[in-house]
Amino acid sequence: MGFSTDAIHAGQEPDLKTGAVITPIYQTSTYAQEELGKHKGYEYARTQNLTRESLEKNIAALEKGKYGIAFSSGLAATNALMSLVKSGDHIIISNNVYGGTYRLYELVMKDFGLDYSWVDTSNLKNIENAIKPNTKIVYVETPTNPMLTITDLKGVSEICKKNNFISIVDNTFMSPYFQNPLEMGCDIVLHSSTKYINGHSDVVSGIVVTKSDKIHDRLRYIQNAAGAIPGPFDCWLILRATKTLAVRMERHEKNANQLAEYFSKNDKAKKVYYPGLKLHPQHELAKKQMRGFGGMISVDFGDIETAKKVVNDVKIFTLAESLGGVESLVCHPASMTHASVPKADRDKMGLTESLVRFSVGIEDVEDLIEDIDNILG
Ligand code: P1T
Repeated sequence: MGFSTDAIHAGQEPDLKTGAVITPIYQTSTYAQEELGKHKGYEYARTQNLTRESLEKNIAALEKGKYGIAFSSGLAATNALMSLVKSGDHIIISNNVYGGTYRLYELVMKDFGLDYSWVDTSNLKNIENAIKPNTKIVYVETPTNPMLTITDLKGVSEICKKNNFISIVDNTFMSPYFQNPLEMGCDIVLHSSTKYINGHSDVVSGIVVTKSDKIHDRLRYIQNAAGAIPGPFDCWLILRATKTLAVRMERHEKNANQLAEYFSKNDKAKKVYYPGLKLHPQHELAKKQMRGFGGMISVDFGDIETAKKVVNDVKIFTLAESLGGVESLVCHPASMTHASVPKADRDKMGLTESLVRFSVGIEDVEDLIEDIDNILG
């Protein structure tokens, strides 16, 4: 099936009892059992919920996987992934990831005996050099938040297969519409479905997709055992949103391309990070492994005053955390999304105080450009 056909239909059979075309919101915490030991496959809603199951099947189809396991936030999913390893194990991870991922792993999970090497995974040699006898996972975000650095996913999956590691890819920035890491041999895809998948800035949620029975069994067990599940109404909202994922992503990208071109011609934008620009150092790799370049742009304005002016004076863009919604947002990563990352580490990757991140929405692009141009001139 094509992407949009799956987006609209996968996991969504008409309701057996009424024929309702849209999957109902099963807003219940428990289910009546017919007699002791006899039930309809639904016992308790932390364990089974049909609205959630529909969502999991839907996203699994879009990511070309076999199983989806939904969580109450992207970070709840990120947390659950560490149940695949044990105290004493080692994880190689991209040095640039969402700041909350860094905070969870480096400032929380490390206390439970997990060892992390934060390396620039855009150079595969750095991954190979970081391998230790106790390495179990290679975790990459590509493109990264907010530097838009790309990691070669086929390369990562080959290293992992050779060494029997689990490869995990945070695919939040691309959405399944533009990139399918499982098709490149990776083991697990992670999404903050708060972002493009839901796309309307009204739900916080996360999802993990895999083809592996073994990985699925463990994560399904943890979903129930730890209980960080999304509510049925949130699942229903996301199911509604994925129906338009393809058209939204097309428009996000079209707008972002034009805005990135605008920035690249404006002297006040000292450095423009967007994989769709030919000047992006990994533009060719991006073209190879992605079907589009997405809706995220970061710009270094060279001085904090200009950066501040941009985030404070925009009228259509809104200064806010998060990304991937239909409305355009602007954010200052150094003080907002990546404040947990030590300044020295931020500086090393170019995440400066003068960097501004743009989540380009699906408004009329002329209005978005004018909004910025009124400030930069
Ligand atoms: O916010 P939550 O749904 O828990 O997802 C965490 C997360 C995971 N991965 C990536 C790539 C992310 O960007 C995020 C969340 N990011 C933001 C809130 C942000 O503004 O960047």
